[in-house]
Amino acid sequence: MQHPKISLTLVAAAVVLIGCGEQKKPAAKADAAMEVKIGHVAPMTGGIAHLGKDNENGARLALDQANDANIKLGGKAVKFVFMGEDDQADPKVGNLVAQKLVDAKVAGVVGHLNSGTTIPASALYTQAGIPMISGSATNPKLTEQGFKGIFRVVARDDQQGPAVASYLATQNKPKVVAVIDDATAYGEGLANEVEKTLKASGVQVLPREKGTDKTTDWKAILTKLKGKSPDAIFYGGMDATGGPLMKQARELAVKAVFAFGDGACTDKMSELAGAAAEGLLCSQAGIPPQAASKTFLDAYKAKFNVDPILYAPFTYDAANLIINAMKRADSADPAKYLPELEKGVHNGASGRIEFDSKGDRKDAEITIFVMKGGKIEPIAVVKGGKTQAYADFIKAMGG
Ligand code: ABU
Repeated sequence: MQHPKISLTLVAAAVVLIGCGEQKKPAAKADAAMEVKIGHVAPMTGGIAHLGKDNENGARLALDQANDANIKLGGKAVKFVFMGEDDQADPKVGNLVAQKLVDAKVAGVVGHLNSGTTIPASALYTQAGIPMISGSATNPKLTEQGFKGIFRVVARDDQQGPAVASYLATQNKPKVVAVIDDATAYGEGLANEVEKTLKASGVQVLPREKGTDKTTDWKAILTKLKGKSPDAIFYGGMDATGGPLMKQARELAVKAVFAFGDGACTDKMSELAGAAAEGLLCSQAGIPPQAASKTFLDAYKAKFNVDPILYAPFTYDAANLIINAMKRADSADPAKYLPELEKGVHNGASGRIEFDSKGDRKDAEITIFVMKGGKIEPIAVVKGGKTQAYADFIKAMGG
């Protein structure tokens, strides 16, 4: 038999629940906001998940701030919904998750991280009329396909490759350079640009060596290269594979200077290679994260309790570019806000952003770094083909 006190309590609870339901219904209707979905895609698992998280954090911060600002479009309150996807840095998975975002009717996409996933996915977004902005994909092909609504907010590898190769050639003066790549759209493409510039500078480049974006045992390639005594080794690939490459090179007493592009231009290199990372030369396809706006850096630290690693300021800007274009168009309809995105000028966390007719960032910077004491230190900025000391660049920015 049920205890009378318990059954009274249950009845009272039911009355309270029914009462709550009746009171909340009209309020929920009045608060209903129009949902605008924004997709973000990057590898969130695997060797470069730390970079995926960095990119994702930037875009997420922009959406959270937009929601806090209670934006209205077409007179209706808007709730931005973040749809984060993991493409595992794999082009096939990249296309699957891109189609998932298209089917979910996202209004815009920030991503993908890798050129190898971004280039094929860009065709799907274009067919669906969904604008996409990558905050990190640097292979020129992305914006050379003639697709409308495809943008990037970082420099291209036909700017980054010559910048880092020229710096290596003029500062380190190598006579013989070995070039290795990871057989991805990014790694191979950047290595080709570096090789072209080195050869044009009169440097002898050894026959290309290749790994993959999963290679962590480089000993066979390094042993072969040691016999050819290169003065420098350039690697086109990411930090997850570049770190072991450098570590194993020093273990095999390879003395060459190491140079890398943006995918392997992070403090993670010293975590992976230890003391062997000291002295590496590398480039990023934009300003360094620490030079981003103070308001962004403070908000990022407050929200995630870490500092940005590489391109978080750029994915933050990419998301804000989409949101601001929607605000100017007073619509989240891609057909209505895309013209605003194409023509707008945006003062973002990573500086002034304006797109050219292809969807590339005008006057994008490239920063050159050297690893000192376990941290990559910016030493120079290349902009419009001109190189200036990092300190002078910061001073000119008003920093
Ligand atoms: N730009 C470096 C890493 C991303 C890419 O594949 O382009």
